[in-house]
Amino acid sequence: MSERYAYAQQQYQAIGVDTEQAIEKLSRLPVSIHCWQGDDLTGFENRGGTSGGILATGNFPGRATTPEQLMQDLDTAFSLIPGKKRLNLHAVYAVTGGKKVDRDQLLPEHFEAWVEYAKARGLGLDMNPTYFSHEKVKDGLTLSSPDPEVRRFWIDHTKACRKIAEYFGKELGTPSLVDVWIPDGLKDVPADRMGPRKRLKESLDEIYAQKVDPHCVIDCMEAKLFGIGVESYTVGSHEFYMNYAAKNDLVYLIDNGHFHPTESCADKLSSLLLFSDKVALHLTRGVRWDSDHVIALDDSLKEMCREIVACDALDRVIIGSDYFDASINRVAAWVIGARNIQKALLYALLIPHASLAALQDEGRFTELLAMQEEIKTFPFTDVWAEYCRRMKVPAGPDWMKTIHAYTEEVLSQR
Ligand code: RNT
Ligand code: ZN
Repeated sequence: MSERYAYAQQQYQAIGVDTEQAIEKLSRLPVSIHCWQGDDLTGFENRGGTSGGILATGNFPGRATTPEQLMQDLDTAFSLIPGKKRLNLHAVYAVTGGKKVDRDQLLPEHFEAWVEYAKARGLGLDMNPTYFSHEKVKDGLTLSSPDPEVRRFWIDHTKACRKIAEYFGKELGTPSLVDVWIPDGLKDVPADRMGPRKRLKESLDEIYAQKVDPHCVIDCMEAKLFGIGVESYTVGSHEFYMNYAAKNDLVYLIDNGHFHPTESCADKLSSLLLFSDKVALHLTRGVRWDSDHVIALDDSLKEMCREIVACDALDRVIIGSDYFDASINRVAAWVIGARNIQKALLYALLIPHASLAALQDEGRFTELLAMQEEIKTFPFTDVWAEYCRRMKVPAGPDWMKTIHAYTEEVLSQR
């Protein structure tokens, strides 16, 4: 234990915060790291760029193009990220040994390589059906398409993914989160808003009628405001999924890039937690739009994490990351974003929530604001450094040395 940590511990103790407890809680809290930062959401289907109103911009050299490369890059990133990790996969990361397997035909065996990878590292796996970058996306629609054949394909794809997630859950002993996010929407003013939403509802009803082991799968759905090329109407809107999830006892997922920029996603958590057992998160950073920049340690991230802790919901909020920047070193991008999530969580765990809430209830608003502001300059960095030391990762910018070496030895040889 460093002298600086001992001093920080005392400072926090004086305001009723136990730093040891904070470190302990954080070290047990899983964060699901998305695999798709590693290759700009390309996957292994040998296709072109992404569609569906999402895109990674930039062309930084060294992108992983095989499962082995992606796994190697992930290992490097994971070695620099403290805390408990899960890995979040997308269906297009199936490992089919060069065989073309369409998405409605995917089987657990196509993810065996990932299960082995996860087992060897003690990771849980999460799953996302991939509803974009495919010829069966017709006029920008999937599960809400007026064409029954198109709907059939995507329903079957989702069912296949839920079976794969069930296999993850069984093999790894921890439930797999299946996130339904579809790109469905319209560029221009719709004539019919109800039709596509009604079809989406029917598709979901059929999907969730398929029984999978609830100990192995957690189903969630992710809403959105708009996408590039789909500005006027999004079928799977916030109201649609919030209601669908509540009514069917499923989990709602908040992606903080999917709302009006001035809307606080942190503010949504308490409301959702009062009505459902669990809430899932995609942490990202939107700059002017849902641009999926690398997560920064900014006020919105801090507020989101503060809210999770203040609501005493560490075991009810399922935390994951979701961003893709191809303009900088992709391995470093993973590390930067994931370390920032860890930092924001630790920061939140070092706030004396109960005593601040008491000040609020007692109407002592001057003291409340004074305390909230004082806490901001408490010796957080010394606790962070101690946490990193115990997790055996560099505390400061030294981790970039590993990135430089890895770039020279591995990425630049690709
Ligand atoms: C898109 C959603 C969705 C995707 C991933 C790749 O706006 O955020 O979660 O980013 O499925
Ligand atoms: Zn998302």
